Amino acid sequence: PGQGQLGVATRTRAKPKKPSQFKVLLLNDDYTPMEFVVLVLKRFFRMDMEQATQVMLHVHQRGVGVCGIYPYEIAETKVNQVMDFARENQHPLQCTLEKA
Ligand code: TYC
Repeated sequence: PGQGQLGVATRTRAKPKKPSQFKVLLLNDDYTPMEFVVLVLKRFFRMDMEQATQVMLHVHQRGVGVCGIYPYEIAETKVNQVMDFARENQHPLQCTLEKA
């Protein structure tokens, strides 16, 4: 309520929000082997060989692609798992979050 208006309680009642969803994005680079990206998609995003290959090729051709959409904490965990796995294997693969 602005100046001179009567305050009504509606403003203080918390709106029941749906938990916001986040896209997990995979970024293309010139060095990570295609088979490694397919393995990442199978291992962390539970894709089968066909889905994983499609998403990998999409990222390879377009530069970026969506691996999945999850609540924040799960999306964040996926990003960390992918980044740790890529680093352990010395690949420059990048994975990030974006609000859906
Ligand atoms: N561009 C990589 C290559 O030609 C393959 C690749 C695909 C890398 C998807 C990253 O997110 C990626 N070996």
